[in-house]
Amino acid sequence: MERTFIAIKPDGVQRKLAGEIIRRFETKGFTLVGLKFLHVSRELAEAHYDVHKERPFFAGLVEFITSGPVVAMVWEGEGVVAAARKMIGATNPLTAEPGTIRGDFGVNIGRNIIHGSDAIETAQREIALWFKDEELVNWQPHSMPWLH
Ligand code: 3AN
Repeated sequence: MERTFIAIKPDGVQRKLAGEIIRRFETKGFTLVGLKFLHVSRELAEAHYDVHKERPFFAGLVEFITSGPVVAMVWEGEGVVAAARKMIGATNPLTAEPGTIRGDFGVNIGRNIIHGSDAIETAQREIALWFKDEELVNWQPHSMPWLH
């Protein structure tokens, strides 16, 4: 089953948007398979944003993602990588559509609340970077009889 990596950045945590964001992924129908709350090390931040290391905003990006706690998650479901990107909205919250997370809650490109993997291969790389295998939970909500 397809999986994606989602992180609520320090601004999203500071603004108490974690519950709202998790609710959106749950009610959409995706399944949470990994969750942790952590202060990101500089080493992890630099590895995560490695593709941007030549960009002028790289230093600021690393500074920001390490500035406060982050909610790191793995979500599972059919087409979850592309669907999550759609739910998150455009990189710049000012141009992100209303109804998307960035469109509804953000105004600043450098403080855009949430990260979501941009492709299946990126998701695999990011999940391996942020989570150990044993930190991911293999479960299927519809196979639990007491829910019905
Ligand atoms: P996305 O997060 O939508 O995939 P990317 O991968 O292009 O966007 O950029 C990664 C992160 O870098 C963004 N989430 C944003 O925080 C930051 N970023 C991108 N472009 C800029 C920019 N022009 N100025 C400041 N920060 C930026």
